[in-house]
Amino acid sequence: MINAALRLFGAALVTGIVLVAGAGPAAAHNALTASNPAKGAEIATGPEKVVLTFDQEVQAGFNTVQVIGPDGSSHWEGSPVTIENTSVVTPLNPLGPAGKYTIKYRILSADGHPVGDSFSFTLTQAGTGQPVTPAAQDGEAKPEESGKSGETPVWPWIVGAVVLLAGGVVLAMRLGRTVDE
Ligand SMILES: [Cu+2]
Repeated sequence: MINAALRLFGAALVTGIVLVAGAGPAAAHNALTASNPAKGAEIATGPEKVVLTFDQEVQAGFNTVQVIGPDGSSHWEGSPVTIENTSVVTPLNPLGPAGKYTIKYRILSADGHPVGDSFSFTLTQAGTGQPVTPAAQDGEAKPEESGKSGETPVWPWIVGAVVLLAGGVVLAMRLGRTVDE
């Protein structure tokens, strides 16, 4: 009975250690696979929405998409940012001056870590649109939280494993003494 319990405990301990050891960097982060407008595209009119498609699921939360005008500071994106399968969709207001527009995004990878990048497209014909005051998008209201982009610390796992190990040793010693008596 006691031996069986010990064996079971040992198995649980080994499983725990294996899990801790395996808790390294998670799967690769989301990569942009397609977009509309496409990277480097030359278009005469802007689409009604910007669609960013990734290779895997995007988590709801702190996802932001900005469209910056040729002057480098005007905003043309709308809100809200929504998720459709592996795509992040953002309304786009009618564009204005012809020139290079930059799409900047920051999205939550499937593993919960944020990734961001930017790319440009060119508007070949001036539109009638006016820049907008950037609206608070999904997650922009919590800059402190979205700033925590680091990896999950490993030390709580190590402390947990050590405590578990110490507990196992104490238990084994006690059980061993009981058996000896
Ligand atoms: Cu990650």
